Amino acid sequence: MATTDQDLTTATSMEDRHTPLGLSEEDLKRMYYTMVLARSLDERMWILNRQGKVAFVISGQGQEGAQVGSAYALRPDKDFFLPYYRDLTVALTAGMTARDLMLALFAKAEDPASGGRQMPGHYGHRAHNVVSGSSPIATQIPHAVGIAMAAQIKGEDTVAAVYFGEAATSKGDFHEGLNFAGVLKAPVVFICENNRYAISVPEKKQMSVQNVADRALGYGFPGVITDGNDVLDVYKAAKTAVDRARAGEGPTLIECKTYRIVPHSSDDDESRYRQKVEVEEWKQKGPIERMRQYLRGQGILTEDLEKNIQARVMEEVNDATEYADKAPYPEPDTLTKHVFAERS
Ligand SMILES: Cc1ncc(C[n+]2csc(CCOP(=O)(O)OP(=O)(O)O)c2C)c(N)n1
Ligand SMILES: [Mg+2]
Repeated sequence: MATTDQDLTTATSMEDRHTPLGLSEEDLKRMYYTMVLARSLDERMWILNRQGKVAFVISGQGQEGAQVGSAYALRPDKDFFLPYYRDLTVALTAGMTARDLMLALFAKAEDPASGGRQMPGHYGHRAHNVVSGSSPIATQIPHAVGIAMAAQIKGEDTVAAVYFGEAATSKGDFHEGLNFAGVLKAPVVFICENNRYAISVPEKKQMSVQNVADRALGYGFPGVITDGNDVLDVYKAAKTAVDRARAGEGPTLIECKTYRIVPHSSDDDESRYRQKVEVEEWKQKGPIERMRQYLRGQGILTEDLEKNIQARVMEEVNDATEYADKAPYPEPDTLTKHVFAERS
């Protein structure tokens, strides 16, 4: 924790860092599998877009470590997840399946997020407490505070985790949400995936503080900086924050320093605002590679297991693609469902 921006280097130490955090080998394998699955699904989504099969893709590539490391600290189906559009790995960790995500991408009737109404990347699943967000950035932040306040009032031990980018922290919704959460000690964890850009705008042009985490000072609760490409560093901060929220001690703001290694969306031309060499540098220290090295060092990831994981992931991605491609679109006469109240 408290990693500085300068030393996001590949961990070389082979010391066991997971056991002290209460994570078993099975936990690590599950986290790793989820990241590899998310990356492969994401890559497939771009191919489908370029084939003209799906209209739009917005990607989480490079940010999988921040996502699984944080979401893994929550209780699936009990706590609440409010992801933003890059959070494929959060959605999977919360219990959504590859098929669910592909159904949403293809806008098919069976899409659990919205029955094919929402844009891709608006993850939602009622049974898994994944709350679908609106497209204007940061609007999910006050929603999460509201969910946390409701749990507090009802005396439930639910925690809400809400995700957003660093540019979302310059919006009013962020400040209003954090202020209320601080005053009320609401059981909420704010997770910022600082990927350095808001589309083409670098972080320095949209905030004058050094770190997003510094903003927590204004609301009276801790702000923590993590190496967002180190799953264990993020998990450690998230576990502490979730435990703190559940114990009634109030919110935490976690900043995950990370990077998106693909364009903002399938409609973006990144060559207009950043150099290839910068992207390549970040790819070298990506979260999947970092965890692979750690697992190898611990003797957990053998070559056989790695091959097995790749094969299972490919099977899942192919199955989800075929299933969603063949699934029916919503019936035209259901157009206004979920839009207007229905007569009983
Ligand atoms: C209120 C609002 N303004 C502008 C946009 C257009 N927009 C979509 S994503 C985005 C960038 C957000 O950057 P950040 O919060 O850092 O998240 P990132 O995309 O980098 O993950 C913008 C400006 C929007 N969706 N909502
Ligand atoms: Mg950003």
